[in-house]
Amino acid sequence: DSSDITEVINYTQSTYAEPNETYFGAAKGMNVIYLHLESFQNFVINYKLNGEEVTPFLNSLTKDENTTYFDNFFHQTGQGKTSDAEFMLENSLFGLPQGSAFITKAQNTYQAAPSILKDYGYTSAVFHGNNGSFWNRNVIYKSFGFDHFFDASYYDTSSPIDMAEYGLLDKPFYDQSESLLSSLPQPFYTKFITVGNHYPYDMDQDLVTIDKAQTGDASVDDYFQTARYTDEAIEKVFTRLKELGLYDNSMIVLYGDHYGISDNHKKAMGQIMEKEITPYESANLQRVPLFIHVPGMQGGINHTYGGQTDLLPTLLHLLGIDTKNFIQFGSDLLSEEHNEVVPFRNGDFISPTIDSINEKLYDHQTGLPLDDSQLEHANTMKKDVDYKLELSDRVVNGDLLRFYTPKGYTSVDPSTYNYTEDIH
Ligand code: GP9
Ligand code: MN
Repeated sequence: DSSDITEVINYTQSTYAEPNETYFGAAKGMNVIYLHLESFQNFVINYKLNGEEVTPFLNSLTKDENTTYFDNFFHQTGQGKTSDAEFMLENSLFGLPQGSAFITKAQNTYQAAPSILKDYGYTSAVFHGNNGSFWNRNVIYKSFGFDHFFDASYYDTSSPIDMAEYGLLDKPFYDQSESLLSSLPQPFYTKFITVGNHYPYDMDQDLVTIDKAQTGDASVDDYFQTARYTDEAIEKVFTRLKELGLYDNSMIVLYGDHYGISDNHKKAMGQIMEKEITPYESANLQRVPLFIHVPGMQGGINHTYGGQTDLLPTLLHLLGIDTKNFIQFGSDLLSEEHNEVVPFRNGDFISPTIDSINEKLYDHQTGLPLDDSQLEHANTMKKDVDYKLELSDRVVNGDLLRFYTPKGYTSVDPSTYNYTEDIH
C-alpha cells in the first residue's frame, strides 16, 4: 500500500547517482533512436570466424570518435526475454521473477521514458514488424505513453523472402520504416525492434554473406550468419539517417536485448570461445553490446559495469533531464557515483571485483573461488542485490507508482492512445 512507497522512495533516493557534468545535457533536444539488437551477445563484437569479422560495422562503431561502447554491459532479463529488456529500458524497473510484466502488469501506473519525454516536447514511437499483440505490446505501450506503435499492420509483409519467424526481416523492416519515421515531428523518441537474429538463427542462404561456424551445433553455427545480417542492416540505417539529415541531431543507442546462445550449447560455445564454459564463464557471456552515439560527444570504450536498468537514467542525463525525483532502480552509467554491481533477475550478480553465481562466490578478475577474507564484503553485496530486487518487485506487484507522482511529471492516461488510427 502507499506506506510501501515511502520505503521505495528512500531507497531510490539513496541509490541515485548524480549526473556527470561532462556529459549532462550532451544530447539535449536531440532525437533518440534505439536500435534493438535481437539476441545479440557481446562475444560477437570483434570476433573473427575463419579470419573474417562477423560484425564489421559494429566493430567500426567501437572505434567511432562520437560513440561510447560499453564492453561490460549485461542483460538482466528473465522469462520475459525481449519484453523484459524493454520493460527495464523504459522504466528502470526489473522484470518479474516469473513470467512477463508486459503481460501480467500492463495496467499498472508507470512513469516510463515516453511519458517523461512528453513533458519535454518529444513525440514517441515504436516500430516493430511483428503483430502488435505479441508480448501484449499494444496494451502496455499505452501505459508507457507511446504516442505511436507501428506494428506489422503498417508494413508490407506479403513476400516470404522478407519474413523471419517473428516478423519482417531487418533490411526490409528498416527500409519500410523510413516514411513512418519521416512523418514524426521532432524531437522524437523512437525504438526499432528487429527479429532477424532470433533463435534458431536459420536464414535463407540467398541472403547470407558469411559462412556458418563448424561446431556441428546448428543454432551456434547459424548464429554468425544472422548476426552478420543484423550488422549489415544497421550499417544501412546509419547511411540512411545521414542522407535524411537526421544523423547530426539524433542520439543513437544500440543495445542487445538478451543472450542468443543458451546454456544448452556449452560444448559448441567452448569451441567458439576456445575455453570451457563454466558457470562463471557462462555468466560472463551474458554481456550484450551497448553503443551510445552522440554527435559532438567524445566517445571511446567505456569499461563501466552496468545493466539494462541503468539505461534510462543514463539516457535522461544525456538529454539534460535530472532523474533525482524518479523511482528508478538503475543508475547513470556515466556518473562517478554509478554502482557497478550488476544484479541479475535470479539474484546472481557480477561486479568488477566479486561475482555471485548459482550461490557460489568468485573473484571476478580471476574466476577463482573467492578468498575467505572477502566473504563479509560479498555478503553485503548479496544483501543489497536481494533488497534492490525485492523493492523493484514490490513496485511492480503492488503497482506502487500510483501513490507517487514526481514533481513536474504529467501522468499518462492510457485510454487516450489508439495505435490503429495512425496513418495507414
Ligand atoms: C517478438 C520479438 C522476439 O515480437 O520481439 O521476442 P523474443 O522471443 O526475443 O522475446
Ligand atoms: Mn529478443
